[in-house]
Amino acid sequence: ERSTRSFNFGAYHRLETIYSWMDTLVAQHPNLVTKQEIGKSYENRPMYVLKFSTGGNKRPAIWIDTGIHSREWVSQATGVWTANKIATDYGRDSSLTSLLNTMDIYMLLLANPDGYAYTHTNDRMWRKTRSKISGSVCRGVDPNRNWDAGFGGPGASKNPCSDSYHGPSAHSEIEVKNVVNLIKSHGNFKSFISVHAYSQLLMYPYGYSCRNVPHQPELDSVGRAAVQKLTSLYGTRYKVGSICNIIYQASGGSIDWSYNVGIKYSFAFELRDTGRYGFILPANQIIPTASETWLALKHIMEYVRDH
Ligand code: ING
Ligand code: ZN
Repeated sequence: ERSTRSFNFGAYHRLETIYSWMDTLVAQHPNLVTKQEIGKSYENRPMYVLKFSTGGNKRPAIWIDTGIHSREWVSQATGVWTANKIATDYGRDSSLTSLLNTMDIYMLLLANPDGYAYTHTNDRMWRKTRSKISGSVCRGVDPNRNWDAGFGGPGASKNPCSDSYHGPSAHSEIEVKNVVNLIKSHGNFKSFISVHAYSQLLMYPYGYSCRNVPHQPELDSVGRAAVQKLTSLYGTRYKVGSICNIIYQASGGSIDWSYNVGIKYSFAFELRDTGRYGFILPANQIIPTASETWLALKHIMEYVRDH
């Protein structure tokens, strides 16, 4: 109780601090929030998802991951703020409450725990996992080029020293495999949202191809409405489009995989800013970023609930 009251959501925290804060959140909201270990990272750190549920068995669910790229610190920080927001607004915000009365929300706040630890201890700009690559002096795979969706195609590198190295095979990274296993064994996810930074974009599939997905018009209109709500708070401008059309061609990305396994409402955010500070976004922008992003997330979740 005390430690969550005093937890500073407007600061960047180390992995251990976030992990112990999760226990506080669970302790404060035992009827809503549980913590599940989905497996270990390459360096043997546990990977935890927070599950927000009011009951039932494998209810239709929403997936949100933050921090798949370790240097994008505002992503993980937004995840922490959002998890706290969901827990504290349940029972107060009628829309969120009705959502949680029929659906579950799963949040993976540190999708790349080894990389996140490394950004604190060694290299603030580290993006990838920390796995060893046989035959190379370089380490790490881009965990957003490692999914089984156009794996190894354009917009990914075969060079282990590249920041967009796709890895030796699809799902070679245990951090990716752990998520794949959870999503597949659950089998009832309706939405998959992955949160990156930076560029102020809301994107939908595909990254591996520039052709439109079958649900492009619907995803585009959901995305536009979500961004309209985001912008309404502080005027922050976002663009909406497919990954390939709005940022660049990128194969092996998580939301292409989730879309192709049947999770229609697959989106990726690129949070603030547009490059002034880039990955080193000042901590005083965490709460504003998370607050505006929440309006977009809520719009997507409400749409999914109602469709
Ligand atoms: N951008 C993303 C990247 O992985 C992206 C863009 C998102 C590509 C979703 C594919 C799928 O390159 C950042 N900043 O990491
Ligand atoms: Zn990223």
